[in-house]
Parts: sequence; structure tokens; C-alpha cells
Amino acid sequence: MKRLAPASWTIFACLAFMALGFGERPNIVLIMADDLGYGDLGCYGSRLNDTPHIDGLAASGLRFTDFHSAGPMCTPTRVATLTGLYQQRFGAKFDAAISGVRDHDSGLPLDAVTIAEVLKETGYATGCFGKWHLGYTPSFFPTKQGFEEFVGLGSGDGDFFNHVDRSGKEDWWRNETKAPEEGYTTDLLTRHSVDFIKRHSEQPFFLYVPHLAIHFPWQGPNDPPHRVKGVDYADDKWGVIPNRANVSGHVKAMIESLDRSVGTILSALEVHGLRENTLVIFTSDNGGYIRYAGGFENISSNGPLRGQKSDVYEGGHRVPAIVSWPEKIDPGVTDELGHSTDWFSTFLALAGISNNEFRSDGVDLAPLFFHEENLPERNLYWRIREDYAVRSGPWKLTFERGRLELFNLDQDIGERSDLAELMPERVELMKAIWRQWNSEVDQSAEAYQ
Ligand SMILES: [Ca+2]
Repeated sequence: MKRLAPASWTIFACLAFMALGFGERPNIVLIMADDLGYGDLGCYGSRLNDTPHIDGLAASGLRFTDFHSAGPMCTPTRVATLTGLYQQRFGAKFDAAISGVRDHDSGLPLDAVTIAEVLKETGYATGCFGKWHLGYTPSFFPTKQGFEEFVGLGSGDGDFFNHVDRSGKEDWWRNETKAPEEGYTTDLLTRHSVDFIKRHSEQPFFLYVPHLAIHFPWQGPNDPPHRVKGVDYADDKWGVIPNRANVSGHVKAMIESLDRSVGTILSALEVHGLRENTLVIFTSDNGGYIRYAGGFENISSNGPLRGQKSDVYEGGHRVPAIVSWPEKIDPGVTDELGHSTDWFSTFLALAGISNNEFRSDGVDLAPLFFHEENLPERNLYWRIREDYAVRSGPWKLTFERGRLELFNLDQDIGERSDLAELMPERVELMKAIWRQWNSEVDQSAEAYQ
């Protein structure tokens, strides 16, 4: 049974917010790229991609160097972002991306409490324009999880031009109805986001923009459409890639289109006089692919990190994260630890809602944003099927493809020097921390089996 908002939330929210001295409750814009690597943006060191708008956002705000997605794939991070809970608490199927075949008729449990539901209950307008991937059918769509409006795709990927999903079905929706639209996915999602901003200039809003870019099919705005309705693309899902040894040109065009989207959304906030009361976040749902089976190489960049999407090495889950609220958050770079589950607690705090009412695995980042306070120490955990990792301070234990390794990230961000043999006691300690968490989340998940 979903916990509904007590009427007192709204009153409490208003009082608490006035106490913070911020005037009105802020709008929150969360833009989440898909599969964008740690090294794909200019402000994170890319010399290949031109990303002036995102770089400008970073220069205006706080840029994290040590922010982590809850999972190294799409679905897991989306669960954690919206619920503030590790995805494993809803069952092991959320360890990895939910499949359009195996999991077609399931999704994020409807009794999960999402940040959109809480914000909506306290008077926020809520919109989701993008890729959902928390349920393939309308019975699990954003409109069932607190979003008043949704336009985009339900599945994990679609052709950027004709919006045909991997199984050959049209996958473009408005709320719970199929609503085909002409246009390049990144541009359409931008247009709907701008329209939402325009229509809600008088009410606090939560705008969630989970872009499909730069997930495959790797199609820039000038690349050709690839998919045709009625054809299964499970073995041909990448788009038209004439030179598999170098995918980067397609991806660069996707990243630069994504950057223009961020610029357009920021401009819309300015035009409507909302920028000074809006927190804008830009992040990614997991690391980038460097290579992919079938000979695809040179796809995106995870900078100095080891591994890629779907790995529990840093390349799978250390992601770009930027927060900007001019005049409220001082510009800078932080090496504090951040995590997908933190958005839930942070947005509650921003909306003046007590975190005590809710269960969350994350921490409220607001003290860091507004007072440059250090965040509480905590451990982080990743699990994707048999593979896992646990982070405690600088230490990280990884178990990937049957191999147990220990790294000190302060000295070895690239996870090159395995210290497991040298430090067996540290390994045992980390394993014990891991086992305790693993058992605890599995117990939580029993309610959803
Ligand atoms: Ca992804």
C-alpha cells in the first residue's frame, strides 16, 4: 500500500521553507543523460566533444568529481534516483536493465514512493520527458508514479528518428497513449521540456528529463533512421555504423545535440524569469561504453577510469554530476562523495519537506550545496547479478567476472593496482561490509517477491 501524503506535509513544507530563508520553493530540473561517460564532456576533460552549455552550467555551479550512479546500467539508477532507495530493495531483477522480453509486464512496483509523488503532493507540478525504462506498459508509466505529464519512450532504447524500439514496436507516448511524433528524439524531448517550463512559470515544478542520448542506436541528428516497424532489432540495435572501429563521430554528434538541449532548457528558464529560483542538475545514469561486442570500438570516454557500462569498476558508475543554482550555490568543484539515492533526500530538503517521514538510502546534499559542509561518511554498494563492489573511504573491493580485487582510489583512480593479496584483512573487512548490506537489501526485497 502506497503511503499517501499527510495533509501536514504541505503546511510543514511551506513553514520549513520560509525558515530556510529562500523565499519561494525552488523549481527542480533534473537532466539525466543516458550512458554518458565520465570523460565525455569538456568540463570533465574531453578534448573531442564541444559541450559549451554543459561546461557553462558547471562553471556556474558545483561540479562533482566523485559522484556515482547506483547501478552501471539504465534501470537500476532510475529506480534509485526516483525512490532514494537502492534498487535491490525492490528485487534482484533491478540489478540490471529490465528486459522488454523477460520483464515486459512488470516495472517499478506501484507502491514504491517516488520523489515525483511527494513533490506533487506538496504542490509541485511534475513532468517527465524522456526515457522511462521502469516498465514497458502504461500500467507502470510515469503517470502511475507521480508525474502529471509524460512524453517519451517507455523502453530502454528507440530509433532517434522513427522511435521504433528494439522489438520493432512504435514506442513514443504521451501519458499513457501512443502518440507518434516526427523528429529527432533529443530535440523532441527538449521541445516538450521547454513547453512544460512555459506553462508552469507560476507554480513550483519538478522537471525530469531523462534523455535517451547517448544510448544506442548511435545516431546523431544527421545520421539516417535505422529501424522499421515490425522487425526485431535484438541483434542489430546499434544504428547504421559504417565503420565499427570508430563509433565516436556518431556519439560526438549525439553529445553535442544533448549539449544544445541543455542550452535551450537554460534559455527557457531565463526567458521566463525562472533561472534564479531553479536548481538545475545534469548527470548520467551510468558510465559510457568504450567498446561493444560485434567490433564496435571508440564509442565514448570514461576518462582515466577502468571499465565501462555494466562493469562494477569506476568506468561503469562514476558519472558526471553538476548542480547549478546561481546566487545560492557557489561555483566550484567538489570531491565529496555523491550517489543517485541522494537526489530524493536533497529534493525533499529543497522543497522544505522533512526527511524524517521517509526511508532513504541517500543523504541530503543541501548542506554541501549551500554551506560547503562535508557530507556524512558512508559506504556505497553496487551489484549487478553475480558481480559486486563496495566502497568505504578510499577503499574499493570489486568482484567482477569471478575476480576479487582491492583498490585504493585515492592513489589509484584507474583501479590498476590490485592490493587484495597484500591486504587480506582489508579484503575480509570489506567482504563483511558487503555481505551485511547484501543480506539486508535482499530481506527488504522479500516484500516485492
Ligand atoms: Ca544507461
